[in-house]
Amino acid sequence: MSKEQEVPQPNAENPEELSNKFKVTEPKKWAAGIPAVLKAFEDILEETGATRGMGALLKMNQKGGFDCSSCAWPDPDDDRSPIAEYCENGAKALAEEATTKKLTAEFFAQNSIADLAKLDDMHIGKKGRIAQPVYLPKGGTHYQPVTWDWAFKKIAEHLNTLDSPNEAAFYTSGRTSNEASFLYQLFVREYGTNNMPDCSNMCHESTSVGLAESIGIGKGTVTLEDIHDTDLLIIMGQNPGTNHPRMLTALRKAKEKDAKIIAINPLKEAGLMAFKDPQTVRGFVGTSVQLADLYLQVKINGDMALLKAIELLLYQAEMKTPDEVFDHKFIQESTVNYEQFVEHIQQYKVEDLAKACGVPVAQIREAADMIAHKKRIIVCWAMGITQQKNGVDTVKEIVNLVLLKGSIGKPGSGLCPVRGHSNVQGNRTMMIWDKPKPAQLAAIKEVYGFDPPKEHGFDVVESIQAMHDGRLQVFFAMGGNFLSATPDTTFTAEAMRKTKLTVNISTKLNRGHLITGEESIILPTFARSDKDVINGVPQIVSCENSMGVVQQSKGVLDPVSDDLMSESFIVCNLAKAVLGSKSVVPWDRYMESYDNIRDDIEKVIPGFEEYNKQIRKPGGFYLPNAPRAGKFETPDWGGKAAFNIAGLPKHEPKADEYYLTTIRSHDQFNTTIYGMEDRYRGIHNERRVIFMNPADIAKAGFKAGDKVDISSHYDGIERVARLFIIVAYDIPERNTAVYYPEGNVLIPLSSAADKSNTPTSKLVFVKIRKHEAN
Ligand SMILES: Nc1nc2c(c(=O)[nH]1)N[C@H]1C(S)=C(S)[C@@H](COP(=O)(O)OP(=O)(O)OC[C@H]3O[C@@H](n4cnc5c(=O)[nH]c(N)nc54)[C@H](O)[C@@H]3O)O[C@H]1N2
Ligand SMILES: Nc1nc2c(c(=O)[nH]1)N[C@H]1C(S)=C(S)[C@@H](COP(=O)(O)OP(=O)(O)OC[C@H]3O[C@@H](n4cnc5c(=O)[nH]c(N)nc54)[C@H](O)[C@@H]3O)O[C@H]1N2
Ligand code: SF4
Ligand SMILES: [Mo]
Repeated sequence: MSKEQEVPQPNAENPEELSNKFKVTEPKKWAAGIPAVLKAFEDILEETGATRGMGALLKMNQKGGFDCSSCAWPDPDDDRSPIAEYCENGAKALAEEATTKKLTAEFFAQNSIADLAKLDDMHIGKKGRIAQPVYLPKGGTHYQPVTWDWAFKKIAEHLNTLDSPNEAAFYTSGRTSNEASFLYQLFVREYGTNNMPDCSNMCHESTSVGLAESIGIGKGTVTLEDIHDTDLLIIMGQNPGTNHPRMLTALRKAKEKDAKIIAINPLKEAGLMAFKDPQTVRGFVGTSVQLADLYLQVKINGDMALLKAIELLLYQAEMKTPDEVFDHKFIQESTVNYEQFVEHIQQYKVEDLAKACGVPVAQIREAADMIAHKKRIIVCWAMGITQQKNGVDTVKEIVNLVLLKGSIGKPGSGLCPVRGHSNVQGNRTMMIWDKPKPAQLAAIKEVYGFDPPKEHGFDVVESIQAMHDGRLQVFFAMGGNFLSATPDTTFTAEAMRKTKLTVNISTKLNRGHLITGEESIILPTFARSDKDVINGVPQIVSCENSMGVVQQSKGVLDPVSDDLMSESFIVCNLAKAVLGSKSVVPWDRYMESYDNIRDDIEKVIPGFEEYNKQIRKPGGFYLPNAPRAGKFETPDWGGKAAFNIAGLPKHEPKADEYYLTTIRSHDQFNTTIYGMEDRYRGIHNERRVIFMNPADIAKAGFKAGDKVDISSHYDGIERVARLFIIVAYDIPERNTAVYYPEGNVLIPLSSAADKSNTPTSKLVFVKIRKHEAN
């Protein structure tokens, strides 16, 4: 059965609409430098004008300013540059939200949703900020303005007439502040469900599950200082030059203190090879710092085999020179399952593992030699590891390596999952979770007096399935772009259309607002950089970065419209409309000052003692982290960290199938497309490209520049992503890559990671054929 897309795919499907300016240039061998600075300023000036945009840029990531909403990389604890604690992509994110363009009632009257859906993602986003609440009636073709009161009543009517609260799902994307997240989950639980899918489900869920099971906390264990002070960094499945640009500054500092770096990635990413610091004189004169000392170009999902090969070589070295490679004191005192692990690892042969991961034995040996005699080791990872069928086991294999070396809970050592959205880690701390722990629910009951539901709710994949088979009637989203971020776009679109009501709290328009339930509402809100003032008092909110530091953020820009409402206010008003006098939560008090919200967070969530005082300390405060202090709170393992025993993934692609991974370009934030330039990879003016190995291109009888269709074949369905241009690239044979979200149509809903249920966005098998016009 062939299943063609009835959903307009992100970016054109029609050959004539592929850019005739498409150009491929030599991929870059270093990142940042002057082009990054120029690009940052260009975008800011274009969208906002000099005073508004440049003024705001100077406040980004400053103590007392606002937190960059783009990624979760931490700010330095001290020693911040007075003018420049941002990067090119932080500036682009600001330009995108600080734009002065806005979508008025007139705009919605002139543009039907069908017309808007024909635009590509970039042009939908570039229309401007949503300026007032809008509503799409059943059978309607255009969104129309409504009042806030009307919108809250409408949503309440729907929620209060469902057969069960479990027929509604409440999604969260990772930008929402701690304060708004806490209120949101409180409302959802008082309403009566744990259906709280979130972007984490698609992102670092494999990390959260893997780390919680092996070290007792689902978070990383290092601080920024640890990165500066380490001897060896291993960076796996992450492209920091694009997705966490200021990490490069930290890497440079580490290199200046003689740290070594091993990069593990199928693609040669510029930001892992070398760095020119745009904020130092040296950067301006163009000297670059080499980053990776060893670059292991692993096959897609070859990481498990590679880690095992390294561990096996380390074990053999340890056998030759006992006590020199492994930290037996630590292993003995603080871990379990070491004997089983050692027995397990010996069943492999280095040569077989090398073949499985595609890295030559000599290079794996080099890696093992670099690791063998170092004690202060940090492993960083991101989506290349987590968005895999065996993502949880690979995360645990990373833990195995660190445990063998005793490189955890000591300065310069540890585990460093690098998070995506700026407050995705904080959202979880605030209990945005479909699987809340009994102790967390008990704390809510104790403080508020109502009984929160205990039954686990739907995650992202389960929500889509439930919408599709009619178990969910209302889909409510706190930010994000659920349609385009999730896998299996066609199926997800069908699922969304089957609901009775979709609601999106949002700053800007995106494709997810155009594929709706029978009725749809968009509620416009402040962005992180917008001023949020209550009764004349400017409010602060707080976010937790990737290293567990909670910091305040205060918007500096005048909002583009008087008709926006903060996410916290939206939740309070909605809760009042839905729950009325039944509610036992003091929603009105929370709308007097955000300090009142923080006072109650402090009562419910551990680690937030004196929240209002601590959040006002310059630089914020660290949340407790037991492994950082050498303790493991693992009830299953008697307070020790656990070695995990897991085999290699088994893949059985057909002879004509390729491994396909989906990646971010340098010119996007997730589903928000800033522009068409993937500068470091040398791709210009087009996103519908597929990166292929030159030998594969020749073998298949193609040539670079050919137009192809890509298909995947799972569950008896052919899913097709049409019209991509072949780019010859330095990527392992049989491995290919396309951009996200263009590739999402190819990922079946059924392909999700074991235990974390994260869609396998970093590996599906595909066929590639000459493009046929529709
Ligand atoms: N500018 C910008 N910043 C962002 C984002 C953005 O879109 N734009 N998104 C934010 C979010 S939510 C997140 S989660 C992070 C994402 O940050 P990253 O995880 O860095 O982003 P990706 O581009 O998804 O993929 C990471 C890398 O994994 C590699 N890879 C693919 N498959 C494999 C594999 O099997 N093994 C290994 N070892 N590597 C593999 C790819 O080549 C790529 O270099 O960035 C955050 N920051
Ligand atoms: N194939 C593939 N799919 C993936 C991935 C991949 O690597 N490959 N990555 C996955 C990952 S890691 C993630 S995190 C998800 C991301 O999934 P989402 O978080 O759902 O997607 P985003 O694109 O980050 O959401 C952008 C939208 O958020 C809204 N927005 C922006 N700022 C604000 C704000 O301050 N408040 C509110 N209320 N709304 C705001 C705007 O409408 C904007 O269009 O995608 C996942 N999907
Ligand atoms: S590294 Fe991330 S948080 Fe920092 S300025 Fe750049 S995009 Fe923003
Ligand atoms: Mo993410």
